[in-house]
Amino acid sequence: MRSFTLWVLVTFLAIQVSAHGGIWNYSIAGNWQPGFFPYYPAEGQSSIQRHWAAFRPIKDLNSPYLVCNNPGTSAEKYATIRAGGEIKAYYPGWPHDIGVVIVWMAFCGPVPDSCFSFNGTGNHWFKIQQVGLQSGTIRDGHWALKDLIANNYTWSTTIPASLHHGAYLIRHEIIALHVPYEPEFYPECAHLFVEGSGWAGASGKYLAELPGVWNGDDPSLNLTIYQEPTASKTEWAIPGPPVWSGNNA
Ligand SMILES: *[C@@H]1O[C@H](CO)[C@@H](O)[C@H](O)[C@H]1NC(C)=O
Ligand SMILES: *[C@@H]1O[C@H](CO)[C@@H](O)[C@H](O)[C@H]1NC(C)=O
Ligand SMILES: *[C@@H]1O[C@H](CO)[C@@H](O)[C@H](O)[C@H]1NC(C)=O
Ligand SMILES: *[C@@H]1O[C@H](CO)[C@@H](O)[C@H](O)[C@H]1NC(C)=O
Ligand SMILES: [Cu+2]
Repeated sequence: MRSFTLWVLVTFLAIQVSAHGGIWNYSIAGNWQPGFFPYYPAEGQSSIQRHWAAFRPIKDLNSPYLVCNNPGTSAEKYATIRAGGEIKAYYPGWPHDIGVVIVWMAFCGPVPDSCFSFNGTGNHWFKIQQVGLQSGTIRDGHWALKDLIANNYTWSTTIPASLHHGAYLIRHEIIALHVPYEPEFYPECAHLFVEGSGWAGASGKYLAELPGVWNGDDPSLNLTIYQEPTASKTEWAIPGPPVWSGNNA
């Protein structure tokens, strides 16, 4: 019954909001689990994903919803993952192929349930992965989102092996660039407890504030891919801090 209801709902949504999407499921070390499903009531759901209301993008760069979507309230659970382990995120039917994928983390605290009381707003965020324009032109080159779609709507990320154990938010962010001068942000957060013997944490230039890290006049964000001189450029600078790859060098 429930799966039939979901099928009807998804068919309906596919018609209504076919232009958008988000993360439905996570895989931790090879095991898939549900995320929070936005079109069901929150009551009765229990997942590692922070709550979100709709497939729609966030467009206001100063919105508190830029942090972990709308409303971005706490998950009910966390997933344990080893530093160096792999997390996959599943975006069924993701429609846009021009844009970047950035994966961020934020330290919530030392104990496994620290993220339940962690807001996320502020200067807590470090990138662990980013993929933008890999080859070709801005207009029709090989963007990260083409890989996401080609790989069965799945995005894979490795937690840095040296990361200090503790509770973290992981934040997947797609920035889709197909609408002229209106970048679309699709943030999704989940609660992790990272285990291992690592000692390292991001600091200094690797940390960024959310909201606040994105600027509306950044030429990498405020652009039209359809017109020159932008369309045929073969470089696109990924905005924000450098990726933290396991040390603060
Ligand atoms: C994936 O997420 C959907 C929506 O939350 C859920 O119905 C489904 O059971 C999940 N699948 C797995 C394998 O976790
Ligand atoms: C976090 O705190 C900010 C500022 O007080 C607030 O606007 C926002 O709604 C809070 N976010 C969550 C997820 O509670
Ligand atoms: C795509 O990935 C999802 C989630 O792991 C899985 O349920 C589905 O069977 C996969 N589809 C194909 C064609 O591999
Ligand atoms: C984005 O670019 C357009 C066209 O150049 C310009 O009119 C607009 O003011 C810019 N927006 C911001 C927020 O800088
Ligand atoms: Cu969309």
